[in-house]
Amino acid sequence: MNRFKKIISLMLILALGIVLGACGSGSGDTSSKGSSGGGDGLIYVGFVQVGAESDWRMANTKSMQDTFTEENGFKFEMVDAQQKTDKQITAIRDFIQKDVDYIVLAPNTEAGWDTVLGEAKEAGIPVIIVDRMIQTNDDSLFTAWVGSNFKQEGYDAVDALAKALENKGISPTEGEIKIVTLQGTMGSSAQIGRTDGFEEKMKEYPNWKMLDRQSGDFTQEKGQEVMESFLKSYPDIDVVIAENDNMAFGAINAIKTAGKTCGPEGDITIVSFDAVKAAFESMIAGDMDVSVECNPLHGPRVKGLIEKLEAGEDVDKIAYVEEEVFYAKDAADIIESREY
Ligand code: GZL
Repeated sequence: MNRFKKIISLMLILALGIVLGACGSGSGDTSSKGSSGGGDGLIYVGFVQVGAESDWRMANTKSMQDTFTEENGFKFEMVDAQQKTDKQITAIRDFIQKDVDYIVLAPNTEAGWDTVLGEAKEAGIPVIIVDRMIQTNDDSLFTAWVGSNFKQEGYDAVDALAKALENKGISPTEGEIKIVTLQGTMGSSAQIGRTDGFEEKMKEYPNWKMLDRQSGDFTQEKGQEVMESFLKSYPDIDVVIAENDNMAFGAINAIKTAGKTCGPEGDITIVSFDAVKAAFESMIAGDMDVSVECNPLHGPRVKGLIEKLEAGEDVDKIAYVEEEVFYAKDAADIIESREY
């Protein structure tokens, strides 16, 4: 929209606002536009999901679907963007056209959101971001973010590897420890934080050597493919860092197919992220050594934010979820308590 048109439309909006204001409605800001929900009194939530690439993502989707039900007072629509950022941008524009009450975005990658989130802001639709983060200099473009501290997860993985090595009688400080990393979707905050956090803290172990890093795009299939190439290039890998459980499952398949062993009794130590139920099963089966938790149950957290916004209350801009680290030796005692 060109500058002149923008001024005219802003004047019209202002005039309309004054008229509507006289009728005592609307707050003007984007923290909440009051439920329109298509006139049925429901709060209309448009959720822009990354895809269906992993067990973690399916658990995240289920948490949102189980929370934003009609009996809970919501009209809920979700778009699966198949791990394509441009599909997410299109989905946001569709939700703006539909005039949803809230847009919830799980961004695939960090870059490129200012324009479309500016359009949502102009339309007066609050945006809540979950899971991964966006890169922006204008934090007025989103109302709140809830997710994980990915760099901390990377730090935790260094401590987890040291402990997993000790659990199998290997000193983490003696002898060269050769590591390969299966990275997540490049440019996603989960990949950036986990890669950077591990790289930064592994300096505490000068005997640890990162042989290679390559993206498996958070999928089991790609993770297996990359691990097969690593095994051909590096005959003496000691550790695999998989930036999610599904890539770890792929790596384990590749290791076994190559006639090698992994896990607490095996030659190759497997350190993973997410700690989904299948990771506990893998640890119990003796294939995986440790998984750094990344909690996907964002549905109730986002519902709490929306309820506060609807009540005109302030919400925290940034909220990190609590997470733990789980080791193979404890997996059997814990698996029944896991929600995802
Ligand atoms: C992390 C999330 C990542 C998971 C993967 O919060 O964005 O995306 O670690 C998922 O399993 O694909």
